[in-house]
Amino acid sequence: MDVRAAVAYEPGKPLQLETVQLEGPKAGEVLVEIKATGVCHTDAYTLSGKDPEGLFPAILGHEGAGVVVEVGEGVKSVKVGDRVIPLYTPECRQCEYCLSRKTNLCQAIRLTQGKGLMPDGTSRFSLNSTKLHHYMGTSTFANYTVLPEIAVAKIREDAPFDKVCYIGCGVTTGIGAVVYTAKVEPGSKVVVFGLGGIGLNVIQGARMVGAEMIVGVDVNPSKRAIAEKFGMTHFVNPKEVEGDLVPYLVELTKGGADYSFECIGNVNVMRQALECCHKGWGESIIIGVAAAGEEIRTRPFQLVTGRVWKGSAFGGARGRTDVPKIVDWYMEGKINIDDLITHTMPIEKINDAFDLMHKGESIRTVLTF
Ligand code: NAD
Ligand code: AHE
Ligand code: ZN
Repeated sequence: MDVRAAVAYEPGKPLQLETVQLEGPKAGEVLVEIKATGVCHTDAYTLSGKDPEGLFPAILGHEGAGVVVEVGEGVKSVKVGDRVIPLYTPECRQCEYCLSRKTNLCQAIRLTQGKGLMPDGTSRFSLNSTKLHHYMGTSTFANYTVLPEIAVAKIREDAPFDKVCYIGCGVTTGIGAVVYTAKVEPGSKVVVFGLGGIGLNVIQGARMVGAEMIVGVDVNPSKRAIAEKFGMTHFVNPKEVEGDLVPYLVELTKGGADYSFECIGNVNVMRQALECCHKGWGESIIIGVAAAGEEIRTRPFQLVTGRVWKGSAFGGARGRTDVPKIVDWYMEGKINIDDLITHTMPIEKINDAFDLMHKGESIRTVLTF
């Protein structure tokens, strides 16, 4: 079938809107009509050419919502007409990882996902007989995409696509890192580095679980007002701090953070995030994605003296189980998504969405089809 898609032909170049061809779902797969998709910093990272798994030409996008329009043989958990959110972290409930209960990193299709292919090793997108790569197993910058059944979360019928698409990455990543990865307790002191589409969700997650002090750190002072609205109690602009940031934060939190979250992808900030944690128990969660070749450093003494360094992918959420619950939280007014979606525009303006992100003028842009 013909599909409207934004194609990434080359690293660092604007996306181009094209009519491309898509082959329908095979056994165990579904065809989803994407109604809306967010633009996450990870899309920009891959487009920049720094992602070692970044392949071109490709159809990027991993923060979508849509409707199942066709199901392949043997599909049981969803049917035509169901509203779904595509999952770049699937949940097969059968692999060693899913069965371990220790991680959300289902590995059932990870190898082909990283090669820009469907689980059978083929690409279903093409343009004039040239194969286009899938991206993160989702490719939501297209108005139709094929997904394995294990990579869709069925959500309620009344969920608005242009809002809940953000749960496909940013909302779940931020809130999930607090709730599922760190398991922040009420009364905790939390420091969040980077107040973008992810960091602000960490802030609302921290408020939701009853953190007492929520410090936001960002070099862009325009993030302060929105972060306060979402629960930040103290704002720190590193550019305005005299001397080292780490002792400043340790002093501010009276001994260090119980939990810190790095939501930027900067390895120097990752070190600061670890070292501002409380001696003996502080945990630092890395969410930001740093480019190939980048490495984190600290004195091992920081860990010997009880600080813990952890990472979190998709907020530690098990997509098919947890995403429908997060959609319910939104529909019940427990979390705020609307105020984080600063821009909504048609897919034709996709390059404007990337520009707004790079200029720090948007939190999330949602593109509609
Ligand atoms: P964003 O561009 O919306 O936000 C980044 C924020 O960091 C901005 O507010 C910016 O001003 C701030 N910042 C930049 N440099 C800084 C510095 N040195 N000190 C303090 N603040 C600084 O990006 P986003 O969409 O929120 O994504 C954030 C990161 O999270 C990216 O690296 C993205 O790839 C990653 N990410 C990871 C996961 C995961 O599952 N682990 C999921 C989604 C996104
Ligand atoms: N290909 C990238 C991987 C980047 C990365 O860490 N991705 C996160 C999701 S970011 C969503 O915005 C993730 O889920 N990681 C776990 C995984 O299996 O990829 C690189 O840098 O190599
Ligand atoms: Zn993302």
